[in-house]
Amino acid sequence: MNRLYAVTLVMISALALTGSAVRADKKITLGFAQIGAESEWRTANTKSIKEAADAAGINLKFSDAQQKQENQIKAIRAFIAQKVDVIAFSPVVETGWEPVLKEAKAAKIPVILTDRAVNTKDDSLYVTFMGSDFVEEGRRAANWLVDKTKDNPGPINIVELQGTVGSAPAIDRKKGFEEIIKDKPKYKIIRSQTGDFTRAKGKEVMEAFLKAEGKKINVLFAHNDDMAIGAIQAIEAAGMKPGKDILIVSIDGVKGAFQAMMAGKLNVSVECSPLLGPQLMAAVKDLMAGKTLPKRIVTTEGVFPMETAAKEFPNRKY
Ligand code: GYE
Repeated sequence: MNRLYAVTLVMISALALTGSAVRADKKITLGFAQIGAESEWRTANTKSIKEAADAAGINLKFSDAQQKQENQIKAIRAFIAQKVDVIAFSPVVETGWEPVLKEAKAAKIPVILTDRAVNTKDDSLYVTFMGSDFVEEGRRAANWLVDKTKDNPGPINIVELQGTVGSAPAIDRKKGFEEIIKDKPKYKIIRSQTGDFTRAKGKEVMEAFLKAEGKKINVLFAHNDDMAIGAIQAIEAAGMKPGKDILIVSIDGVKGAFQAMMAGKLNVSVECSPLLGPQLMAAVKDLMAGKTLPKRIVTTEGVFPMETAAKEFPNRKY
């Protein structure tokens, strides 16, 4: 009786051991639905996610939606069908996600939002939102401008290149910027249009702004560096000096912006870090270990005026 008891005990503990060994060995699979490759920021973000997944030993299924919401929804549905452990994605626009997020919830697959938020009343549809405070970035851009032009009596005519229509960074950056200038009547946004966060559209729309307003334009506020860089080409082609005839304020802090600042063509870039990979992988591991994540994880960022560009450039990682 005693021997049988001992043998059974040994067998049970052996089973328990192999059980946990199997669990520890099982690779976590993460499905990531990226927006596209519309900007230097996005390219750096993708690289950060792929490298961090590798380093963390996480099996990454990566999908590029070419800036189309329908493609992102398809990718998320495919991840659900493949029964991945966790789904993460950067929603291209804020609305229209409830149905697919409900499907993920019904399949008990946790969803992490990275970079951009969704607009939903039911925040049980995702576990956390990790990314920047875009409203604050808009405020920082406007605060730099207000300080830079404090001795200028105005009027100061601003043209605005908005990001992708309906996206969190376009909505929030506009909101933060307007919040700062709204009680300062010398600042006027005379034109505002989307450039979809790309260089090509930034250039195209700036050409149209210049045609319509010409020398009346004092400031360009671009929701990202790529559109500012496209606009710089348009301003030069129109025979004006970017950074001097037109002050240029943009957001992201990518290397291309630092190069433009060092050339004296871009006045300031407000930082928005794309290096979310390591933070995302840590969150995925915590989730799988049964930990509860904070509902909001905010990225830490700075502001880089042109005068600081040469000194900062060697430290830039994206
Ligand atoms: O500013 C822009 C990119 O969502 C914060 O998307 C991101 C924005 C970034 O295309 O360059």
